Amino acid sequence: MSIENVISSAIVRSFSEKLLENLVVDVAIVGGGPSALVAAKYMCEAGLKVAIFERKLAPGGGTWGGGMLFNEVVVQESAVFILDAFGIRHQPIAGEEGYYTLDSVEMASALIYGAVHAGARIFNAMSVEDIVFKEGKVNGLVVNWTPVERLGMHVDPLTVIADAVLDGTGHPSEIIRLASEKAQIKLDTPTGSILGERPMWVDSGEASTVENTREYFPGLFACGMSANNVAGGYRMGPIFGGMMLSGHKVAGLIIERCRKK
Ligand code: 48F
Repeated sequence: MSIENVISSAIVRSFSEKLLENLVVDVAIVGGGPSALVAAKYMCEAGLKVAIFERKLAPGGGTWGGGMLFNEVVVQESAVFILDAFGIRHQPIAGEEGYYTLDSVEMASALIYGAVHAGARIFNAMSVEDIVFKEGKVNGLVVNWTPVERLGMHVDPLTVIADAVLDGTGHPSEIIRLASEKAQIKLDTPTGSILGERPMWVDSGEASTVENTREYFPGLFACGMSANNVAGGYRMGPIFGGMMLSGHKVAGLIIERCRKK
Protein backbone atom coordinates (compact mmCIF):
# COMPACT_ATOMS: atom_id res chain seq x y z
CA MET A 1 0.00 0.00 0.00
CA SER A 2 1.35 3.48 -0.79
CA ILE A 3 2.14 5.77 2.15
CA GLU A 4 -0.44 8.22 0.80
CA ASN A 5 -3.09 5.57 1.17
CA VAL A 6 -1.80 4.43 4.57
CA ILE A 7 -2.19 7.96 5.92
CA SER A 8 -5.65 8.54 4.48
CA SER A 9 -7.07 5.15 5.49
CA ALA A 10 -5.64 5.40 9.02
CA ILE A 11 -7.21 8.83 9.52
CA VAL A 12 -10.60 7.81 8.18
CA ARG A 13 -10.61 4.59 10.22
CA SER A 14 -9.45 6.24 13.47
CA PHE A 15 -11.84 9.15 13.19
CA SER A 16 -14.78 6.89 12.34
CA GLU A 17 -14.04 4.70 15.37
CA LYS A 18 -13.81 7.78 17.59
CA LEU A 19 -17.09 9.18 16.34
CA LEU A 20 -18.87 5.82 16.52
CA GLU A 21 -17.73 5.37 20.13
CA ASN A 22 -19.18 8.76 21.01
CA LEU A 23 -22.60 8.56 19.38
CA VAL A 24 -23.94 7.47 22.77
CA VAL A 25 -22.37 9.13 25.81
CA ASP A 26 -23.16 9.94 29.42
CA VAL A 27 -22.62 13.67 28.90
CA ALA A 28 -22.67 15.66 25.67
CA ILE A 29 -21.18 19.13 26.12
CA VAL A 30 -21.84 21.96 23.70
CA GLY A 31 -18.90 24.34 23.47
CA GLY A 32 -15.31 23.92 24.57
CA GLY A 33 -14.89 27.08 26.67
CA PRO A 34 -13.16 27.17 30.06
CA SER A 35 -16.18 26.19 32.18
CA ALA A 36 -16.96 23.20 29.94
CA LEU A 37 -13.34 22.00 29.82
CA VAL A 38 -13.11 22.08 33.61
CA ALA A 39 -16.42 20.21 33.89
CA ALA A 40 -15.23 17.61 31.37
CA LYS A 41 -12.08 16.78 33.32
CA TYR A 42 -13.88 16.24 36.62
CA MET A 43 -16.70 14.21 35.05
CA CYS A 44 -14.22 11.96 33.24
CA GLU A 45 -12.27 11.43 36.44
CA ALA A 46 -15.52 10.26 38.04
CA GLY A 47 -15.85 7.64 35.27
CA LEU A 48 -18.38 9.35 32.98
CA LYS A 49 -18.12 9.19 29.20
CA VAL A 50 -17.93 12.77 27.97
CA ALA A 51 -17.86 14.28 24.47
CA ILE A 52 -17.45 17.97 23.69
CA PHE A 53 -18.71 19.49 20.42
CA GLU A 54 -16.97 22.76 19.59
CA ARG A 55 -17.96 24.98 16.68
CA LYS A 56 -14.52 26.47 16.14
CA LEU A 57 -11.33 24.76 15.02
CA ALA A 58 -9.64 25.61 18.34
CA PRO A 59 -11.44 24.86 21.61
CA GLY A 60 -10.79 27.22 24.53
CA GLY A 61 -13.58 29.73 23.86
CA GLY A 62 -12.93 33.21 25.19
CA THR A 63 -9.79 32.21 27.08
CA TRP A 64 -7.13 32.82 24.42
CA GLY A 65 -7.45 36.59 24.06
CA GLY A 66 -7.11 37.57 27.74
CA GLY A 67 -8.35 41.12 28.33
CA MET A 68 -8.62 43.14 25.13
CA LEU A 69 -5.98 40.89 23.48
CA PHE A 70 -3.49 41.42 26.33
CA ASN A 71 -3.03 37.68 26.77
CA GLU A 72 -3.27 37.54 30.57
CA VAL A 73 -6.29 36.83 32.77
CA VAL A 74 -7.02 37.04 36.50
CA VAL A 75 -8.17 34.26 38.83
CA GLN A 76 -9.06 34.54 42.50
CA GLU A 77 -7.94 32.36 45.40
CA SER A 78 -11.12 30.23 45.54
CA ALA A 79 -10.35 28.74 42.11
CA VAL A 80 -6.62 28.19 42.54
CA PHE A 81 -7.16 24.51 43.36
CA ILE A 82 -8.50 24.08 39.80
CA LEU A 83 -5.49 25.87 38.27
CA ASP A 84 -3.30 23.50 40.26
CA ALA A 85 -5.27 20.45 39.12
CA PHE A 86 -4.56 21.47 35.50
CA GLY A 87 -0.95 22.51 36.21
CA ILE A 88 -1.56 26.15 35.22
CA ARG A 89 1.05 28.54 36.63
CA HIS A 90 -0.08 31.78 38.26
CA GLN A 91 1.53 34.80 39.92
CA PRO A 92 0.11 36.79 42.86
CA ILE A 93 -0.91 40.36 42.05
CA ALA A 94 1.30 42.64 44.15
CA GLY A 95 -0.70 44.40 46.86
CA GLU A 96 -3.96 42.50 46.07
CA GLU A 97 -4.12 39.48 48.29
CA GLY A 98 -6.06 36.53 46.85
CA TYR A 99 -5.79 37.50 43.17
CA TYR A 100 -3.45 36.04 40.56
CA THR A 101 -2.52 36.67 36.93
CA LEU A 102 -1.85 33.92 34.44
CA ASP A 103 -0.99 33.56 30.78
CA SER A 104 -4.22 33.03 28.84
CA VAL A 105 -2.54 30.89 26.16
CA GLU A 106 -1.09 28.59 28.82
CA MET A 107 -4.52 28.46 30.44
CA ALA A 108 -6.40 27.60 27.24
CA SER A 109 -3.93 24.93 26.15
CA ALA A 110 -3.71 23.38 29.63
CA LEU A 111 -7.50 23.22 29.97
CA ILE A 112 -7.80 21.45 26.61
CA TYR A 113 -4.94 19.06 27.42
CA GLY A 114 -6.32 18.35 30.90
CA ALA A 115 -9.81 17.57 29.63
CA VAL A 116 -8.58 15.33 26.81
CA HIS A 117 -6.11 13.48 29.02
CA ALA A 118 -8.80 12.84 31.60
CA GLY A 119 -10.70 11.04 28.81
CA ALA A 120 -12.96 13.64 27.17
CA ARG A 121 -13.30 13.47 23.40
CA ILE A 122 -13.37 16.83 21.66
CA PHE A 123 -14.99 17.09 18.25
CA ASN A 124 -13.92 20.42 16.82
CA ALA A 125 -15.38 22.24 13.83
CA MET A 126 -18.74 20.68 14.72
CA SER A 127 -21.76 22.82 15.52
CA VAL A 128 -24.74 21.76 17.56
CA GLU A 129 -27.83 22.87 15.68
CA ASP A 130 -30.61 21.20 17.66
CA ILE A 131 -31.44 18.91 20.59
CA VAL A 132 -32.97 15.43 20.58
CA PHE A 133 -36.20 15.89 22.56
CA LYS A 134 -38.26 12.76 23.22
CA GLU A 135 -41.19 12.21 25.56
CA GLY A 136 -40.65 15.54 27.30
CA LYS A 137 -36.96 14.99 27.98
CA VAL A 138 -33.70 16.23 26.47
CA ASN A 139 -32.00 13.11 25.11
CA GLY A 140 -29.07 14.39 23.12
CA LEU A 141 -27.74 16.66 20.41
CA VAL A 142 -28.09 17.22 16.68
CA VAL A 143 -24.69 17.97 15.12
CA ASN A 144 -23.27 19.03 11.81
CA TRP A 145 -19.96 20.31 10.45
CA THR A 146 -19.38 24.01 11.06
CA PRO A 147 -18.51 24.64 7.37
CA VAL A 148 -21.89 23.12 6.44
CA GLU A 149 -23.56 25.51 8.90
CA ARG A 150 -21.51 28.52 7.77
CA LEU A 151 -22.07 27.91 4.05
CA GLY A 152 -25.77 27.29 4.63
CA MET A 153 -25.55 23.95 2.79
CA HIS A 154 -28.70 21.85 2.80
CA VAL A 155 -27.17 18.78 4.49
CA ASP A 156 -28.95 16.73 7.13
CA PRO A 157 -27.21 16.40 10.51
CA LEU A 158 -26.41 13.36 12.71
CA THR A 159 -27.37 12.78 16.35
CA VAL A 160 -25.57 12.07 19.62
CA ILE A 161 -27.55 10.45 22.43
CA ALA A 162 -26.72 11.50 26.00
CA ASP A 163 -28.05 11.12 29.55
CA ALA A 164 -27.16 14.74 30.22
CA VAL A 165 -26.62 17.72 27.92
CA LEU A 166 -24.46 20.63 29.12
CA ASP A 167 -24.82 24.05 27.51
CA GLY A 168 -21.36 25.62 27.64
CA THR A 169 -21.95 27.93 24.71
CA GLY A 170 -21.08 31.14 26.58
CA HIS A 171 -22.96 34.43 26.29
CA PRO A 172 -25.70 33.32 23.84
CA SER A 173 -26.82 30.16 25.76
CA GLU A 174 -27.52 28.67 22.35
CA ILE A 175 -28.78 25.28 23.45
CA ILE A 176 -30.99 26.46 26.30
CA ARG A 177 -32.41 29.14 23.98
CA LEU A 178 -33.09 26.54 21.34
CA ALA A 179 -34.75 24.23 23.86
CA SER A 180 -36.80 27.07 25.28
CA GLU A 181 -38.01 28.34 21.91
CA LYS A 182 -38.21 25.21 19.79
CA ALA A 183 -39.22 22.57 22.36
CA GLN A 184 -41.11 25.21 24.40
CA ILE A 185 -39.45 24.00 27.54
CA LYS A 186 -40.24 25.91 30.74
CA LEU A 187 -36.88 26.64 32.33
CA ASP A 188 -36.07 26.66 36.04
CA THR A 189 -35.99 30.50 36.17
CA PRO A 190 -38.51 32.92 37.74
CA THR A 191 -40.22 33.50 34.36
CA GLY A 192 -39.63 30.06 32.86
CA SER A 193 -37.64 31.75 30.08
CA ILE A 194 -34.16 33.16 29.57
CA LEU A 195 -33.71 36.33 31.64
CA GLY A 196 -30.70 37.68 29.69
CA GLU A 197 -27.25 38.80 30.74
CA ARG A 198 -26.86 42.13 32.56
CA PRO A 199 -23.98 44.63 32.23
CA MET A 200 -20.59 44.48 33.94
CA TRP A 201 -20.42 44.06 37.74
CA VAL A 202 -17.42 41.87 38.48
CA ASP A 203 -18.07 40.65 42.05
CA SER A 204 -21.73 39.97 41.46
CA GLY A 205 -21.08 38.28 38.10
CA GLU A 206 -18.40 36.02 39.54
CA ALA A 207 -20.70 34.87 42.35
CA SER A 208 -23.82 34.51 40.19
CA THR A 209 -22.01 32.48 37.52
CA VAL A 210 -21.55 29.77 40.10
CA GLU A 211 -25.01 30.21 41.69
CA ASN A 212 -26.71 30.11 38.27
CA THR A 213 -24.94 26.88 37.30
CA ARG A 214 -27.62 24.20 37.49
CA GLU A 215 -30.05 21.86 35.73
CA TYR A 216 -32.59 24.11 33.98
CA PHE A 217 -34.76 21.30 32.70
CA PRO A 218 -34.46 17.54 33.26
CA GLY A 219 -31.29 16.46 31.48
CA LEU A 220 -30.31 19.99 30.43
CA PHE A 221 -27.61 21.84 32.40
CA ALA A 222 -25.84 25.18 31.88
CA CYS A 223 -22.44 26.39 33.04
CA GLY A 224 -20.28 29.49 32.63
CA MET A 225 -21.63 32.55 30.84
CA SER A 226 -24.45 30.49 29.44
CA ALA A 227 -25.80 29.91 32.96
CA ASN A 228 -25.37 33.59 33.74
CA ASN A 229 -27.29 34.62 30.62
CA VAL A 230 -30.13 32.20 31.34
CA ALA A 231 -30.56 33.44 34.91
CA GLY A 232 -29.90 37.16 34.34
CA GLY A 233 -26.47 37.49 35.99
CA TYR A 234 -23.98 40.32 35.51
CA ARG A 235 -20.94 39.99 33.22
CA MET A 236 -17.45 40.07 34.66
CA GLY A 237 -14.80 40.36 31.92
CA PRO A 238 -11.36 38.71 32.04
CA ILE A 239 -11.51 37.18 35.53
CA PHE A 240 -11.96 33.43 35.21
CA GLY A 241 -12.39 31.98 38.71
CA GLY A 242 -16.18 31.96 38.35
CA MET A 243 -15.97 30.08 35.04
CA MET A 244 -13.75 27.42 36.55
CA LEU A 245 -15.82 27.05 39.71
CA SER A 246 -18.94 26.83 37.56
CA GLY A 247 -17.38 23.92 35.62
CA HIS A 248 -16.42 22.24 38.88
CA LYS A 249 -19.94 22.70 40.29
CA VAL A 250 -21.78 21.41 37.22
CA ALA A 251 -19.51 18.36 37.11
CA GLY A 252 -20.62 17.54 40.67
CA LEU A 253 -24.31 18.00 39.79
CA ILE A 254 -24.09 15.81 36.69
CA ILE A 255 -22.04 13.11 38.43
CA GLU A 256 -24.70 12.96 41.17
CA ARG A 257 -27.50 12.76 38.60
CA CYS A 258 -25.79 10.00 36.61
CA ARG A 259 -25.08 8.01 39.80
CA LYS A 260 -28.77 8.20 40.81
CA LYS A 261 -29.76 6.77 37.42
O1 48F B 1 -17.79 31.68 25.75
P1 48F B 1 -16.90 30.57 26.16
O2 48F B 1 -15.48 30.88 26.44
O3 48F B 1 -17.58 29.79 27.39
P2 48F B 1 -17.55 29.96 28.97
O4 48F B 1 -16.98 28.74 29.55
O5 48F B 1 -16.50 31.13 29.26
C1 48F B 1 -16.80 32.47 29.10
C2 48F B 1 -15.50 33.26 29.03
O6 48F B 1 -14.69 32.80 27.97
C3 48F B 1 -15.67 34.76 28.86
C4 48F B 1 -16.09 35.44 30.08
C5 48F B 1 -15.29 35.23 31.31
O7 48F B 1 -15.25 36.38 32.00
O8 48F B 1 -17.03 36.18 30.05
O9 48F B 1 -16.58 35.02 27.79
O10 48F B 1 -18.89 30.40 29.41
O11 48F B 1 -16.92 29.43 25.05
C6 48F B 1 -18.10 28.97 24.48
C7 48F B 1 -17.71 28.04 23.32
O12 48F B 1 -18.89 27.44 22.81
C8 48F B 1 -18.78 27.33 21.40
C9 48F B 1 -18.04 28.60 20.99
O13 48F B 1 -17.41 28.45 19.73
C10 48F B 1 -17.05 28.77 22.14
O14 48F B 1 -15.81 28.16 21.87
N1 48F B 1 -20.15 27.23 20.86
C11 48F B 1 -21.13 28.16 20.96
N2 48F B 1 -22.26 27.70 20.38
C12 48F B 1 -21.97 26.46 19.89
C13 48F B 1 -20.62 26.15 20.20
C14 48F B 1 -22.73 25.47 19.17
N3 48F B 1 -24.01 25.67 18.82
N4 48F B 1 -22.11 24.33 18.82
C15 48F B 1 -20.80 24.11 19.15
N5 48F B 1 -20.06 25.00 19.84
